Amino acid sequence: MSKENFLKEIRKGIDRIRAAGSEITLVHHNDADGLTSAAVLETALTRANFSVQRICIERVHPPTITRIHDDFTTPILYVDLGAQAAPEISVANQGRRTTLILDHHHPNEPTDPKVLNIATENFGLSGDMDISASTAAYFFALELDAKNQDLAYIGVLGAVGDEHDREGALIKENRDALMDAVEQGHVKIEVNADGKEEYSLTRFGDPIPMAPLAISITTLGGVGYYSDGPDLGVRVCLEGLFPEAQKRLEELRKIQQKAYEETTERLKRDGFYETKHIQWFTVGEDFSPMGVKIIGEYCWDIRNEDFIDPEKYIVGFQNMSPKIPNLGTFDWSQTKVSMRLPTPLEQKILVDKTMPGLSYLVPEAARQVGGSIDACHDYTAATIVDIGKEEALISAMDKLIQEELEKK
Ligand SMILES: [Mn+2]
Repeated sequence: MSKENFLKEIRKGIDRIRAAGSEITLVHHNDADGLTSAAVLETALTRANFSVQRICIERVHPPTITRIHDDFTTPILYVDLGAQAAPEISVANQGRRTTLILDHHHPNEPTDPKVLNIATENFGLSGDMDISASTAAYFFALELDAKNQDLAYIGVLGAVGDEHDREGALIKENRDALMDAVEQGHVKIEVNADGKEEYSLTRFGDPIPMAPLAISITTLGGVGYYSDGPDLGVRVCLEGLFPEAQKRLEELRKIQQKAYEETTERLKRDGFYETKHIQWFTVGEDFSPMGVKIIGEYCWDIRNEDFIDPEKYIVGFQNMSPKIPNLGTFDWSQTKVSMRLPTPLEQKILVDKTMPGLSYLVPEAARQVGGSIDACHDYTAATIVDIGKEEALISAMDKLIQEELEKK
């Protein structure tokens, strides 16, 4: 249970991929932490003479990972996702590819010995505050070659993206990466009037505040998911915010803003579908070509607006594109579901405990309608169901809420 044992496990992973050849498929998440992790690993592995193919995914979905393990005959390295889905990844792999998972989310045990789950949590390194996937990727890079120390600032950027500095400073392993970056003059620390640290990137000349930069990278990866966003996001990590990325970012922000405005206008005009405890809506294809992460962001954005019932759960659906960039077309007909809470209801769930939380409701309701089970918190949750199952999911949830209330 220590950083030293975590590094030992990384070395074991490196030995395995080296033994399997000089090609690797790098599968990563599309938020700032996932894109920074990919930038660190792609650079470090390329320097180590691997030829790297990157695949950016929004979530670990069984048909997607099955396609990856069927089509790519190289070793596969997952980063910033996969720890929890290690059993599903094992099923997809069927003993074929040398597979590493480098992740800071809650882990499950793989069932395939070819799958090595290098999960920070297995070594007592908390993925919540102490170590981001990008910092884990930076450690991986250092184990490949100590000269990869110049990538420390990218590790820091991902940690800021996952808001690991939310208590006022990066700590533990993230701080190790921060200190390496500061030492090289790539990051500057300032303490603001509230006594909190703020970090700026000085690697590319004029200081760039890192928190908004991480948000920009997340916008590239999320809003631009189905186009060039993830590639640009990775490049921004390595080159700074170059003009082409800046221009694309502005276009993407406009696309997002327009979709938000049109949806809000429609919800204000026509209202939500409502049950006793839930207000729900679907955007269908209206958010295309944005990634399905955006339905969650939109639900979060509107949660306290005056057209929202403050006592009801908010549920939004966004249909999934049948295409995944670099993986081709799938024959699914599915919709992503995101759930958020207005603040008064959140209070009842988290503080008063008079209403049931999403971490109980969503997996249970999803199971009843054949949906996929995903990581859920009490205040935010997501799942995927077949198109046509929207009402069944909602009524299953509504019933579960009612049952919980009758128990009280
Ligand atoms: Mn992360």
